Amino acid sequence: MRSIHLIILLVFSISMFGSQAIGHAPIGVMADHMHKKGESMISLKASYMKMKSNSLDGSSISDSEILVIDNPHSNSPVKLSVIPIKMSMKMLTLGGMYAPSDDVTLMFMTMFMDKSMNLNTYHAMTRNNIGSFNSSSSDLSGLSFSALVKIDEQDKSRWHGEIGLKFSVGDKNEKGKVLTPMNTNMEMILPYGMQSGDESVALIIGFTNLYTLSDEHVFGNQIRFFKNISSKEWHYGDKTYFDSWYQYSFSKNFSISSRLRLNHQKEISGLDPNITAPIQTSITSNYGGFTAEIGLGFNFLTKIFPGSEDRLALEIINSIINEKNGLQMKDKTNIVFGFQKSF
Ligand SMILES: [Cu+2]
Repeated sequence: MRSIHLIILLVFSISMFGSQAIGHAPIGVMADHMHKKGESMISLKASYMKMKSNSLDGSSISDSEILVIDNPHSNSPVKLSVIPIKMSMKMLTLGGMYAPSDDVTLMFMTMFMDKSMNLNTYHAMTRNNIGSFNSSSSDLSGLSFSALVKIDEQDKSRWHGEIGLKFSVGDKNEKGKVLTPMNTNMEMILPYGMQSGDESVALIIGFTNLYTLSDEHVFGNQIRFFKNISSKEWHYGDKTYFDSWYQYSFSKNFSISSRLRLNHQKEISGLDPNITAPIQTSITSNYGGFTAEIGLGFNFLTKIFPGSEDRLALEIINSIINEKNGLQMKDKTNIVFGFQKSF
């Protein structure tokens, strides 16, 4: 009898939360929720990320200090001579979810990436600033397929796992015009970080726990691993994300959230012998590292289109720790906007 009560309570609380603003995690978290049997969802997510100024092994470094670092690719120029000033990344993610049963939700995502970087070039001999230029790339960057599987469901605590594959399909040979330290313009393959993808396949493994303290308070924790399983000449390093968030529900239609994300990524494996510009981003050890960020956001349910309520969400994320490997740009802010609709 007791178990029947528990089941009724459980079904009630799940169906209740499903159509509440607090029913989904902050928008920057992926694969956070499952659906009920037969339910599907489409989602659109747009994010804008900014990076600015540089750090060496986690400490700020000035442009004049970068200009005395050896160029590992060749002796002309002897030192690094092109310095990134700022970078922006725009990402558009189109996603779909479908639950063939209450225990399994399938998830599909398509990512479009647009990158833009401003750089200064310094003369090989005089070391004077000879001008700035812009590099950009834009492409369909990745596809991912995952299954979310229910692991355990108690009165207040729910666990699910994720297993999936991410295909990096973006071009890794994109070219751009570069102002060289000899004061000439040259078309060359853009450094690793400016490419839209690495043509690799990664295995995704994730675990999510949601703890519902009461109708108003939800705590979430999630860990996700991206492990490379297939690549060409080079690939970005394996990644681990850990997210911990708290959500407060003001009403059925509105909730706010705070979130801490820890990121760890290994440096690039392999190399492209054609990427040789005298700039930090063409050196594979200047990738990956540890970063942390804090996000504040809200989820909002409203009626825009016919059918179930439309879900709008926003998150503003600020970098708090930049312990990146070697010489890299620092993360600044990231804004994520999302729209979701269930059927
Ligand atoms: Cu969904």
